[in-house]
Amino acid sequence: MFPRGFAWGAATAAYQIEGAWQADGKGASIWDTFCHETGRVFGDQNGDVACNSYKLWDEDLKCIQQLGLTHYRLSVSWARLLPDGTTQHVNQKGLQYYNKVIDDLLAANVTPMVTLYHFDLPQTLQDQGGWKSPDIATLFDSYARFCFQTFGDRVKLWITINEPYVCAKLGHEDGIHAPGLREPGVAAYLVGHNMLRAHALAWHSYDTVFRPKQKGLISLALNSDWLEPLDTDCAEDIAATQRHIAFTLGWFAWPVFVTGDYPEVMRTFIEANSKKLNYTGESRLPFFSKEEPAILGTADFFALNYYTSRKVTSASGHFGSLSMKSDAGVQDILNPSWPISGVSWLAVVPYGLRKLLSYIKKNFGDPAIYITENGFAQVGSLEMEDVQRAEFYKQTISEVAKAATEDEVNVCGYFAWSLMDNFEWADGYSARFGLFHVDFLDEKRTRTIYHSGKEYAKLIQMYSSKHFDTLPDELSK
Ligand code: GBH
Repeated sequence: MFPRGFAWGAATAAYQIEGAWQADGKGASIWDTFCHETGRVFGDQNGDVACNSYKLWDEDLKCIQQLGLTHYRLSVSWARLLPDGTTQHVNQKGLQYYNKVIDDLLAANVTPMVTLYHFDLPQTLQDQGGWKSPDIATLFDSYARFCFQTFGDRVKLWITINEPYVCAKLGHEDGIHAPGLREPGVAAYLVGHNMLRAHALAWHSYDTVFRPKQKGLISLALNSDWLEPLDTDCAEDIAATQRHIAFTLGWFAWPVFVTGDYPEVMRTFIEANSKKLNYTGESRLPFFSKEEPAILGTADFFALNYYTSRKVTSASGHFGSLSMKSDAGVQDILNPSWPISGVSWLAVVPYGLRKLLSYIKKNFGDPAIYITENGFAQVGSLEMEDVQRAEFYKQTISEVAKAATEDEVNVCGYFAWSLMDNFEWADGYSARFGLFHVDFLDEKRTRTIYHSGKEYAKLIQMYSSKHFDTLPDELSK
């Protein structure tokens, strides 16, 4: 069972679905630039058209209704709304598009959850230093305020930034996401820092200026695998697991939910590695300024993107190169018994979500939790009878139900990734995460429900009919 009012949703992100990359005065984003360079993305594919949702929103809405969703999570393309990234110039057509999406959702009795930033920085801001520049925080805050002002009368659930970890590490350390920088051991920490500053400024703006009237909630979405020691009796593996969590989820959740600062072990290990390498620059992990608004407490709920799990062991003799991996000194591996989805990084581990939910309850102050993404990829084009994915959703959702009832985790909602097949970043269109199939060879980008979509709709129906108010009877005795 699930609590009354539990949110049943699906999620998408602007660059992955909208297309229309130059339509009606939209500015370019770093993903437009990145995809247009050769060798960046699988098959040199791009999001120029994607699902064409900018033109085909009506079709998306039909999909949402067919699933019986109570909630829909979308992101706003910063450069579609503000082509040069600043509020100096507003693209009215972009504004109309998001107004229509929001109005149509509400008219269909679907609650929107809006993400302000899902990887697609306006290119003009990248040209000024992007997330590495300290100025980005106030620029993001202005954009966020503009959105609260414009949409906040109707939008009550906000995500500032999606997966700062991915943006910082994959975009600035590994170079496999836009802007494609490879500056290991330095840039990611700086980017993560500025993302936290940006998030906090926007949270404070909402809290003081908009919340009194608009009465919504705002957080940031953090991705995390469930991590467990390879050898549960080995002290080194246990320590390595804690360190791995600190360098991934903890990097952002610790400052926001626990102390206002990074996990201590992150700083000590980074400093130790710097020393070892005779790295003489300033500390690679920046410090928060006391002059700026606090980071601690800047989340009204915990937004979790969960996909998979890993076993962790310590990397012996790991120090010695300038990289996050070397700083953390950990290795993570897949348990060979876990089934793999269509993408190699995604092993199917439903119980990991239940464990992670309990971990969050215990370590981050028993917050209200929305699972803002969870999903399964299929490779290959036309397998409409995707039984493995249907089974994945069934099992995962039943783990969430156990978390809600047996573990008393305050879980408020679940969003499947994704409503439909879309542009899967570096994997292009090769990985399909949708509940609806999209035909990318057809100009009309026809959406067709998968078997898993039908099953998800049934799960929503079944679970919505039997809910509990606070605790189920068995537990309140
Ligand atoms: C989410 O990230 C994103 O928010 C969403 O946009 C995306 O479509 C969805 O997941 C599915 O991927 O290639 O071995 O370096 C999820 C977290 C972290 C998962 C990075 C993939 C890359 C592993 N992602 N990870 S690897």
